[in-house]
Amino acid sequence: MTSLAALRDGGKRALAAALAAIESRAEDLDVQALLDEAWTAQAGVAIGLTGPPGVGKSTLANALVKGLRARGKTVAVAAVDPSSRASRGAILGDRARIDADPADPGVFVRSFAARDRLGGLADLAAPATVLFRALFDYVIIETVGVGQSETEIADIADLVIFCAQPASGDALQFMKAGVMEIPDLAVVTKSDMGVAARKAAADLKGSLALAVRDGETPEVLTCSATTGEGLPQLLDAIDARAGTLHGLRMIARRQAQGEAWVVQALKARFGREGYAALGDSAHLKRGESPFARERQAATIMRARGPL
Ligand SMILES: Nc1nc2c(ncn2[C@@H]2O[C@H](COP(=O)(O)OP(=O)(O)O)[C@@H](O)[C@H]2O)c(=O)[nH]1
Ligand SMILES: [Mg+2]
Repeated sequence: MTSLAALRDGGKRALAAALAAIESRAEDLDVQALLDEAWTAQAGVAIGLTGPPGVGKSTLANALVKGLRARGKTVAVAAVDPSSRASRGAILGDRARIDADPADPGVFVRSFAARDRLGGLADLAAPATVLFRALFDYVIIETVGVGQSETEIADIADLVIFCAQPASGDALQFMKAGVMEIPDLAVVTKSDMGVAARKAAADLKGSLALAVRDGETPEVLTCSATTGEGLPQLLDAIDARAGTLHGLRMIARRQAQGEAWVVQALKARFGREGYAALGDSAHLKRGESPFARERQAATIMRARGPL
């Protein structure tokens, strides 16, 4: 019987096995029990790193892992990997660049194949994030940086960090195109590029000046994963933002994440019409596990028979 306690004792091998079980036999009772348990025990904070390919998300994720470990925090990394799909070759630097000590039990890295060409997040990414949050202090989710993944990230992560690089103009285009939702923090990467990085930060500040997420205007920072410049400040900002998320805001975000998951799971399973027919049964109650809600809805659908 897999439980969180067993996973804590069993280390990375047990966790890898649990993820494999979620992937291959999500409906089994022991898997469902684990997910329900994890849903109520999510003490960790999930950080989503978004931004166009090549801006340095993977490199930054690696630097954040090191920085968080140095501060005594445990970290899981979920990299959404586009390389196994049609976009192969089209995206630069598509591998997780995490070079953490494999013997360190406080770091766990896993990549997930992107679901489709549009760059949606992997189906497994959401339940995996729930499990990771129950086991680690922080979870870092790196998106592929294109299309759907950029809007879906807020359905999974608690805290969204938008990354832009100097002298690209990407950032502004990206935001104007409405590809992404308003982030909690914005980071200009590669600050070792000097004046161009400062200009990008000023541009980004300008474009985010009126943006508000949960009552706050996103802070804009610069950092270099190469030199380490700005990383302590970024870690402090993450800490501070995570701090403001505890309590009601976090409950609201998790509830929204759970609802989003239930909606997409039920639509994937029963189609739009099936989902609509479920009415209130598809609605996640406060404090309820989304996995339990999906089970209930599935039971109702089975009892009803074909539409
Ligand atoms: N100069 C400089 N280059 C960086 C920095 N971070 C990443 N890079 C480079 O930018 C490229 C893309 O990085 P990567 O992390 O794969 O970007 P991703 O596609 O957003 O994950 C690589 O060649 C990195 O070596 C940085 O802080 N400074
Ligand atoms: Mg990457």
